[in-house]
Amino acid sequence: MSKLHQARFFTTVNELHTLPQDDVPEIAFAGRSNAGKSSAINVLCNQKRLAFASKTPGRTQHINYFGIYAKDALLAYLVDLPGYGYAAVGEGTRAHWNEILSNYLQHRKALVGLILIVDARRGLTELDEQMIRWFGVTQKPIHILLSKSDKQTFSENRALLHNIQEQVKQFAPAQISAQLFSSTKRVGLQESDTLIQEWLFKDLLSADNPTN
Ligand SMILES: Nc1nc2c(ncn2[C@@H]2O[C@H](COP(=O)(O)OP(=O)(O)O)[C@@H](O)[C@H]2O)c(=O)[nH]1
Ligand SMILES: [Mg+2]
Repeated sequence: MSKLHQARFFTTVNELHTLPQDDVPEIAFAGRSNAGKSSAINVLCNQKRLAFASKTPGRTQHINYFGIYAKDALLAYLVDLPGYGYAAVGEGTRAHWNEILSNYLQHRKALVGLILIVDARRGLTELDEQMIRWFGVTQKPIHILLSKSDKQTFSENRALLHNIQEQVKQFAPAQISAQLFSSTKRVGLQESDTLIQEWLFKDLLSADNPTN
């Protein structure tokens, strides 16, 4: 069973100075509002409503922390970042969250990798590229989940994956990988789960097994 299944809600924060300081690794999920971020977290954690998945875009204007536990020991965090690109958000709110997101992505030490959720029908947008540029400076890895791939044909998905892999080359030397994903059809779950656990627990795994 995946360690991610042992996730529980931890806290909600609105400002950077109140981020948890527990010295455990964390992975953040970023994406346009309505891209399928909360649904991806839910399915990866094998829970229906851990992260609220909404039909109303733009509602999640705060940072939600989910703890991953072994028994009662906190091992890591998954972080649901506020969705961006929602048109009805006022300019002040937008600027406020851009400031928080750029600071968080560039300076958060506990952050070991970024999962970027991109709607397969929409592809990589200017705002997604902004996230990549902010986080890319850290040299930490980025993995793109092309969500809602169930809404496209096999050949559309194949072309999309190819295009994205070409597009992200412009951000070299940033480490960026991508895969097809669907929360509703559970596509790409194993690949993403394995990668997230590697990012979070590689130190733990090598400590358990010194021959690694
Ligand atoms: N068909 C399909 N719909 C999805 C998928 N993931 C999310 N959705 C739907 O897209 C909408 C937004 O999803 P949500 O997870 O709340 O997006 P968020 O704003 O990025 O957190 C909801 O109506 C979801 O049911 C998917 O993989 N396939
Ligand atoms: Mg959400």
